[in-house]
Amino acid sequence: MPLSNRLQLVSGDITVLEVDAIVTAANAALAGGGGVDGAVHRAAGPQLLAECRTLDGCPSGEARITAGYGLAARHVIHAVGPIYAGGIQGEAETLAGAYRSSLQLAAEHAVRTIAFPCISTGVYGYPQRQACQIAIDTVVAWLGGNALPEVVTFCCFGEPDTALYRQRLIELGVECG
Ligand code: AR6
Repeated sequence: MPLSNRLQLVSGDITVLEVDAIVTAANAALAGGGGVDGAVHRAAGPQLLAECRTLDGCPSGEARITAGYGLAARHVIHAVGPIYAGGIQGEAETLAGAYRSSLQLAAEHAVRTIAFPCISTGVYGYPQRQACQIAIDTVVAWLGGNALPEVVTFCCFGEPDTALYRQRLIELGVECG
């Protein structure tokens, strides 16, 4: 499948997407929180937090997988991005790791369709343009070497992020839906 058929860009609430797995931007305790994680936990219901409590947390730069409970998605992948501290503490590599770890888990669980929010760009303060480039470049590199997931949706929350993603995809020559 050509790359342009394997990438999608949408704007809005990730919790309503009908994909095999949605990714949430979690904290290292996997304790739930605000932002996208709050929305995911609210939509999935209390069983999600109960399963998270069995996982013993997750270091930043990695991810963990659970069931999706009340969500349309079969799985939630809890990715822990870096807290941005000026870019001199390896944040770029940690952010890329959160995406790669999520994609690896997705492949291991036969996930064909997955949606990502803009990890670390809310409460964790990662500059949106840089985070967008890392997100897209990491996903594109993964898709180049792996058959699963088949389709990756970038789910931006609002027009500024959507515009950044659209621009980066055009720079890479990718036309996506
Ligand atoms: N659907 C898609 N994207 C969303 C949604 C939604 N429903 N709601 C917010 N976003 P953030 P972080 C976007 O702060 O920076 C939590 O408390 C939001 O606009 O959710 O990685 C966790 O538990 C932004 O672009 O995540 C951690 O403690 C993006 O999601 C901490 O925040 C990420 O913003 C993680 O911080």
